[in-house]
Amino acid sequence: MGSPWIKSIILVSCMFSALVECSVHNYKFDVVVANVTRNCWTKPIVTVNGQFPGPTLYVREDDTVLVQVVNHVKYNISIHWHGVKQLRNGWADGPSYITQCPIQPGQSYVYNFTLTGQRGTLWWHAHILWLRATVHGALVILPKLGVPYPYPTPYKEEVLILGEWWNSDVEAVADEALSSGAPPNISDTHTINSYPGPLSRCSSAGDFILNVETGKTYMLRIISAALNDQLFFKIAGHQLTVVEVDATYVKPFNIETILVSPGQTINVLVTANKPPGKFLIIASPFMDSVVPVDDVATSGLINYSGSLATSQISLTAPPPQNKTELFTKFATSLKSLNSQTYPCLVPSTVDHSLLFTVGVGLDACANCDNGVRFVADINNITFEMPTTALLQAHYFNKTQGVFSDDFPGNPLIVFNYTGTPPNNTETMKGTRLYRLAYNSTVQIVLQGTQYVAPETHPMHLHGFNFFEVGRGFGDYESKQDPLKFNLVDPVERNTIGVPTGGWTAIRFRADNPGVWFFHCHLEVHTTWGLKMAFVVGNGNGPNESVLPPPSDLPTC
Ligand SMILES: *[C@@H]1O[C@H](CO)[C@@H](O)[C@H](O)[C@H]1NC(C)=O
Ligand SMILES: *[C@@H]1O[C@H](CO)[C@@H](O)[C@H](O)[C@H]1NC(C)=O
Ligand SMILES: *[C@@H]1O[C@H](CO)[C@@H](O)[C@H](O)[C@H]1NC(C)=O
Ligand SMILES: *[C@@H]1O[C@H](CO)[C@@H](O)[C@H](O)[C@H]1NC(C)=O
Ligand SMILES: *[C@@H]1O[C@H](CO)[C@@H](O)[C@H](O)[C@H]1NC(C)=O
Ligand SMILES: *[C@@H]1O[C@H](CO)[C@@H](O)[C@H](O)[C@H]1NC(C)=O
Ligand SMILES: *[C@@H]1O[C@H](CO)[C@@H](O)[C@H](O)[C@H]1NC(C)=O
Ligand SMILES: *[C@@H]1O[C@H](CO)[C@@H](O)[C@H](O)[C@H]1NC(C)=O
Ligand SMILES: *[C@@H]1O[C@H](CO)[C@@H](O)[C@H](O)[C@H]1NC(C)=O
Ligand SMILES: *[C@@H]1O[C@H](CO)[C@@H](O)[C@H](O)[C@H]1NC(C)=O
Ligand SMILES: *[C@@H]1O[C@H](CO)[C@@H](O)[C@H](O)[C@H]1NC(C)=O
Ligand SMILES: *[C@@H]1O[C@H](CO)[C@@H](O)[C@H](O)[C@H]1NC(C)=O
Ligand SMILES: [Cu+2]
Repeated sequence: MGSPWIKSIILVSCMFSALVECSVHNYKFDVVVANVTRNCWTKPIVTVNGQFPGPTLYVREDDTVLVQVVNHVKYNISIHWHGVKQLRNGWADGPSYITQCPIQPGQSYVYNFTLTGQRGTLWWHAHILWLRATVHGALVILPKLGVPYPYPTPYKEEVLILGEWWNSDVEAVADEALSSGAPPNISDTHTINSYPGPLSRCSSAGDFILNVETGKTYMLRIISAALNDQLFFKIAGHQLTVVEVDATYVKPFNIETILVSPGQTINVLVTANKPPGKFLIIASPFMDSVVPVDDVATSGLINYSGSLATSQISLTAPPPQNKTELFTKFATSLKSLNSQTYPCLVPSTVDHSLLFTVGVGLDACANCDNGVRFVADINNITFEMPTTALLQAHYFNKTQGVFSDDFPGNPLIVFNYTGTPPNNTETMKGTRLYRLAYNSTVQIVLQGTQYVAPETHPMHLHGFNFFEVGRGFGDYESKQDPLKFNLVDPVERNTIGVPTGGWTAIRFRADNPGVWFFHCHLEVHTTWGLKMAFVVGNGNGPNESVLPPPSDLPTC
């Protein structure tokens, strides 16, 4: 590779997303407003490069990715690489005011990160305001060249992004909710790759149609970019073989219906083993509580070669919206592959044993429509966003007045979390973090509460994967429940659904120094304050310390 000419050819070719074979990938994301037509509406939305969904990035394990993001819109922006561990490199993580100040209108920033030891389906999305509704796309990390999948190589792969569409402006929806104190308007439809699908009255040329050949196996890389809704996903007449979640391999299993929460990714294999025809793909909401939800299912099609243009579609009904058993069945079927090549490295001991209640409360609010404002909390703390980035404050030892590290590891008031709610539904406010020493081990029991109503919360941790060692309904019992923990092959994820009126227990090793956001991936709950952050100290020497910040890091 001595010739500079060859080098420059490779660099140029790396700028095209379809070309995988280079170890450094350069992309440019122009954040622009574009008019798009969906769901019978044409409206201006914020996009990357005018595309909706945004471009898919195809890379390989251990590759380096450089994305220059240029902000041409009126909003501040930042991009999160969801599920990328960003070892020692929080500067490229992306949540605004947590790891970076936003990229302001007219400015740009280069996200520079390496996919060390990671392969699978991840995605990227805006991490400020509600912009991720339209600013998102897939990040497909193939295994290293020559390394096979630990399951039969599919004949073809497709990215399938589930989303939510509002006919009105999404930022107006969020603003309206914040000023009234009431929940935001629900979306108008769900979408697959941004289209409502062939069963909707707005069916169009972009609908998701997977043309298949009899006998072949296909892999769907399913991503949920939905803002506030968790979605069931199934295909008429076809089993799904789940092989990977959140870019970690699982023991393959067959199931009819999966649940995809905002933030999660799931790879499934589908074998075209039916007589030629058309088969409905359907994604429909899951809600086993009283919270209003957009009940419009979205659809796609599997279309066999040899099926007639006129042939009927084999339909399948969406599951009942409140079918908790389907969620439980899917969640409890997931086990790490735990092979020699891909071992399950769940911590067997715990340095920090934490219990975090997660839920929604109500605060008094004189200026709000009903005299109250919806808030959300972890351990009764509604997180207040700082006005400068936490990671910078930490790195430069300027934390005073920005954050404190006294986040309570356990609820300050113990009550029956899933029983009669306390009379007082108010929460505390604060920018409080929880401090972890480098390489310490952490267990968090995420306990759903019902101050207002119980609900499932897909909790997402930045900077790490974690292992889900247990889950259950009701209040977590610290004596009995740990006896049932799976410490052999628990599933490894970055986003986990806490069941309605129940709990999940997760474990991780804090081997990534920096400041790492932990929040509900329902945008409405994040907005209401269901979020906090961990500050993980440096270990020994530069290899265990946060990297220096890049020179173009945005300032506040
Ligand atoms: C979108 O369409 C509207 C109405 O036709 C037009 O005024 C506006 O300039 C267009 N915006 C963009 C970014 O193309
Ligand atoms: C990306 O980061 C690497 C490692 O920190 C550094 O060596 C390289 O110069 C950076 N590249 C750019 C274009 O900033
Ligand atoms: C929210 O829904 C209400 C009732 O349908 C409607 O009046 C209002 O305009 C909507 N708000 C936005 C921002 O679309
Ligand atoms: C389905 O496949 C058939 C046969 O290959 C083709 O004629 C038809 O156009 C396809 N239908 C759609 C909706 O793509
Ligand atoms: C689920 O919803 C159906 C229809 O609304 C209702 O009849 C049923 O009681 C609900 N089941 C549970 C467990 O809430
Ligand atoms: C912050 O404080 C630590 C420990 O006191 C020190 O090692 C480090 O150099 C300081 N960082 C900066 C940027 O001043
Ligand atoms: C909490 O409340 C639930 C629902 O009312 C009840 O089933 C449970 O026994 C209560 N738990 C305790 C420890 O009191
Ligand atoms: C809550 O309110 C009810 C009814 O007003 C009252 O009976 C009960 O004692 C209160 N509970 C607490 C813990 O204050
Ligand atoms: C939450 O904090 C508020 C405000 O300090 C307090 O009034 C309330 O009792 C607390 N509730 C719980 C369950 O800790
Ligand atoms: C972290 O702790 C584990 C268990 O004590 C140990 O095996 C490992 O070497 C440590 N890693 C680092 C980087 O210190
Ligand atoms: C740090 O990591 C690099 C690359 O893995 C290695 O070459 C170097 O020896 C390490 N330095 C220390 C002090 O461990
Ligand atoms: C963008 O971010 C900067 C820095 O935090 C802030 O001062 C400014 O008000 C923000 N602009 C908008 C349009 O929100
Ligand atoms: Cu939530």
